[in-house]
Amino acid sequence: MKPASPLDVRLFDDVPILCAPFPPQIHVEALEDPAERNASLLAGLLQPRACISPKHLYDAQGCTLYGAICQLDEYYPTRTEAAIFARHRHEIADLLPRHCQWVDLGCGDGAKAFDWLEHVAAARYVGVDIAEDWLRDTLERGAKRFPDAEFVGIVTDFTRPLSLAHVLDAVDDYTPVMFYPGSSIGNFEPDEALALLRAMRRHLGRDGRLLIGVDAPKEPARLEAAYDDALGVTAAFNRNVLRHINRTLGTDFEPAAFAHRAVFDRERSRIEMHLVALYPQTVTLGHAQRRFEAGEFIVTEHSYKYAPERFVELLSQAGFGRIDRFSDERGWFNVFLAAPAGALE
Ligand code: AVJ
Repeated sequence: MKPASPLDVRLFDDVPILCAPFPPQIHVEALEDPAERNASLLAGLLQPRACISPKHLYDAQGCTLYGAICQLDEYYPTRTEAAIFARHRHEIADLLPRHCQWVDLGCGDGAKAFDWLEHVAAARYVGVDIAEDWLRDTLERGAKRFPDAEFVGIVTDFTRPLSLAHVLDAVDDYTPVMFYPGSSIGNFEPDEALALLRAMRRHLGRDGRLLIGVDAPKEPARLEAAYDDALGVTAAFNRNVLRHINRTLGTDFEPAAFAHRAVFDRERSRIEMHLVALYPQTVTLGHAQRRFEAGEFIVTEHSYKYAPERFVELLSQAGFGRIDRFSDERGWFNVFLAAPAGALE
């Protein structure tokens, strides 16, 4: 008789621990209609001051390049935030509800969130991202690593009104923790950021919490280097948006005809990423054409930097009460843990 192989054990033994992980559910939410998406892209490109929404930076290539950016010497936010999380892990975890549902906003590969799950004994992980393929992959990896938690994914885009209640309320005994790391909030104009924070606040009920990472203003040279690195990875990330829209919109941008530029606008406290035309050129945009003179540019991203007082003010305006702040020694980056107003007073 041949000895049982590990496969036999898996197939014939009914020990539940050997069962496949809970199959992750993915809800596809309010995905922008492609016609609408293309129309707004086109409208942005035809404006006197041409712009492309930063959400278009994250196609498969863009996600890979962004992953590389996070490892650059010059790009301090990811590393600084990770150090703050690691240093204050237990202190923060003690302030969070147990058996929560961990709502990972813009989850990407989920790595930042997965480091929290065991510390908070999360009962459910809700990954929210615009990139559906990545989301599936993230949920599958998470479900393997945390077999006791339920894994759910929502494909949506934060430029639309955030409405996750039908998913979060499906289990009314899990308190939500909204996790929005990486200073992604900085991509929104301040009034949009306020609206998004308000929407998050509405999802929290009384006991939910928001854990959010926010980059701070600092010397322009440091900021500009973080967005214009010596290896040219951020330049590639920026130019890649032209390849992406050539494919999806059928335009004929020549990525090499545009230079990457990152400038810090002190007054508005934001980094602006530009693609600057190196020479005069005409680009075909569907049925329209757009001329770019040498030096004319497309704005591809704003990344706002908030002083801690300013962000606390924004959180208060959004309906948060008690706010704990965690930072690094240099005060380069801040993590805020915010409770709905009235919850703890
Ligand atoms: C993903 C929006 C947080 O603004 O720092 C990195 C994107 N752009 N380098 C940021 C980005 C250029 C990043 N966020």
